[in-house]
Amino acid sequence: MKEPMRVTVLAGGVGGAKMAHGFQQILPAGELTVVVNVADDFELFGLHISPDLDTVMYTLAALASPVTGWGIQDDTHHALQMLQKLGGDTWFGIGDADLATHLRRTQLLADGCSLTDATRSLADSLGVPSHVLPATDQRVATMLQTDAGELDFQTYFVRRGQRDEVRAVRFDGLEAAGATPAALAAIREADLVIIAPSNPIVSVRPILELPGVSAAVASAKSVAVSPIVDGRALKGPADRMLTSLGYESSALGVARLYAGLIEWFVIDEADAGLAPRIEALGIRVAVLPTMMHSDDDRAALARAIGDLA
Ligand code: FO1
Repeated sequence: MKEPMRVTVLAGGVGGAKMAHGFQQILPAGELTVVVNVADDFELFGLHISPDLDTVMYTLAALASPVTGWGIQDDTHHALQMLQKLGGDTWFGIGDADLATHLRRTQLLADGCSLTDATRSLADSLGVPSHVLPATDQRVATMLQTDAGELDFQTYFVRRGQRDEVRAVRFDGLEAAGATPAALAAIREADLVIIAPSNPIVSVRPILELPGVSAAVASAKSVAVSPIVDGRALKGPADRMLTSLGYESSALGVARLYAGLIEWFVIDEADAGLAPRIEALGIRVAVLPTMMHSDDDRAALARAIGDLA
């Protein structure tokens, strides 16, 4: 890969953060931009919580818990324990240090900052050398239709432990939302655009469906990394969600969702047999070790993807 190269990663939760971290390790400071899903955002205790922005920011700041991928490593939970005593809601596991992020973001927004500006302030304060951008500054909320009724994302994902079968998904507010100018510019001006191995339905789609984003991705040199390996999601409900929504829970099923947007699709060695059927979609296939168990794995995958360009 020729240095320096401007790379823009479209990311959701943990898998997206790991992919972004891989590129941050191999690029000069400032060459990486991460455009992050904000449709998981919600308000709790009067605080604006942006789980995917925080997961990306903490990962790029080397603060993220290696156990869960979200929240801050070795964080304590005294506030939550006291809240429990006081009869408050404790289903969303906010740590004490993590709480400071939610307090500060909420204060910045109340002072009139956009989510983009608030995120830049937080990321700069944590010494993150890359640009972390919300895909939109407007409120978009993933709503999931299930047998238990329509659930907001965190209720589905955390409070109910992803036990409900998802029959349909909608992104409340998406029609009225616009991708931020900074996010669109980051996609248009990148030498390489990466759709990270995030949940294609609830992490990637709320980014791609913002006006102008899909067209910008399609006209860039774009690579997507499969979040499904051998039919399974590495983390989270992507496999079950794909199935219950009528898609195939496989690298091929995900490739069909991205057909027309990407030049390359990166699949794991376990799925090498699917390459011909993915190539039949007009997509070039790179078979690589996509499991990221360490920082070195993340950097190696990023380097191999960069070499495709
Ligand atoms: N995910 C959980 O499964 N359980 C939790 O208690 C939890 C707390 C939490 C706190 C802060 C934060 O930024 C993320 C948190 N997450 C938790 C993850 C969150 O639900 C994200 O939306 C998922 O990672 C999907 O993107």
